[in-house]
Amino acid sequence: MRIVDWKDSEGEAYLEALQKRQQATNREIEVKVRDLLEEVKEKGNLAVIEMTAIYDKARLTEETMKVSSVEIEEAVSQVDKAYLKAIRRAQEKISRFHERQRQLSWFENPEPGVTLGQKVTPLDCVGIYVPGGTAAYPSSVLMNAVPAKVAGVERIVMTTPPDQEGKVNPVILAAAYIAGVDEIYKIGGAQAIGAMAFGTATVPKVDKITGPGNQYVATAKKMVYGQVDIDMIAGPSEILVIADEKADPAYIAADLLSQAEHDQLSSAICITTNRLVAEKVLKQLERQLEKLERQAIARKSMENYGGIWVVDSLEKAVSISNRLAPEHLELCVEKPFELLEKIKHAGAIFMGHYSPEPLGDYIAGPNHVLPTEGTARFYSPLSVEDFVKKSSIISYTREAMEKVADDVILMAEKEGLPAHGQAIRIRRR
Ligand code: HSO
Ligand code: ZN
Repeated sequence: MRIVDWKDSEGEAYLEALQKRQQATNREIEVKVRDLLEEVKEKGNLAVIEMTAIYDKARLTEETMKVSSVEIEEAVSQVDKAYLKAIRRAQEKISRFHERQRQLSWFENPEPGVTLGQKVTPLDCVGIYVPGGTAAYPSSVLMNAVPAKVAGVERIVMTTPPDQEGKVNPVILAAAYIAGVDEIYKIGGAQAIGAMAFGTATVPKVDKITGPGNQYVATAKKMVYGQVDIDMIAGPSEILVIADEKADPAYIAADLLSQAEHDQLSSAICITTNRLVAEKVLKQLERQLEKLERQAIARKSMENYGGIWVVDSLEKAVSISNRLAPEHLELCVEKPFELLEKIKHAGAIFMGHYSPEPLGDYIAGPNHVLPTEGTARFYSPLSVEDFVKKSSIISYTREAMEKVADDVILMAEKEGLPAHGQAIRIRRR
């Protein structure tokens, strides 16, 4: 990795490469997933059991597909007590933060005899997908389930692939239990998305599916969208650090690597106004990479999508950041709150030297499901809002209706819809 002087045209080239990082949709995967979904739709449980035998090498029956309460109790008792306590504390902080997002129904009287309003209703049933293997993060179980719980969703379902013995990672079960998930099914992949979208004899049809997954899962989610709602499709993690001359290069390097270790497609970039800081960050990266367990992944991601860019002002740094619309943005500068005003697009913004990104991944409270790949231009973090929907309320007295009757009748006539007008006329005195 090298330091790039932003004035170089290389800087622009970097930006372009980053924006093209989005994986092209894979036709082969699309065809396969379409078939899998069709089969689940037609054959329900039978298809799900067959696919689990093929892809997860696990034998399920209609009875063992659902995680039993005994399995959950066992899992909770197996998990390290300190870890369980940390998950509980995280759950509390995430709940508390999301409580503030709760919207109440409201009514107003804009004119005499007219009452208008908006009634907020939680979704009846949502499904959370949790990937298997090393990508199964208990923190993500909390981040998906807690907002649904706070929203008042009555039935929270979770699916996650089993291992070859038909077991599910106990920490995932414990986190689901703490978060208030109601039912868990040992199904993964596109078949899990199909089961939740169409329903089977065992798995309920949900109203919305959230949660990250591999390309098969993401493709399946896109395909069932419309039958059910889905959350945004998560891309590889991103971090952008804006640093001034006072920023600590060791901290910056550590924060960059915290996201680079997620995936070789992750992007970790530092933009600084100070060349010396840039040089020290580069040295720190080398030093810290050596000691990383996931060095291979982090190194690849830094080589492909990492960057240290030197700019001549913080304004310039902010304007590049706004163009990138990063998932995570750290403002490692002396007066972060002053800079905040100018930030337009970012999923989560971490302020100052002691607010490293992992605080947000685990414990602070705001959601870690965030828009990636520049979609922070129009998407927001996952929130309580994603698990409710609204109905409009309209109430008129006879007098109030008569006051607007002529307008409605005229507008209906002009649209060539006389029956609309008649619904008003018939009520007139
Ligand atoms: N940083 C990830 C979320 C996560 N980190 C889960 C650790 N565990 C989202 O970009
Ligand atoms: Zn992370």
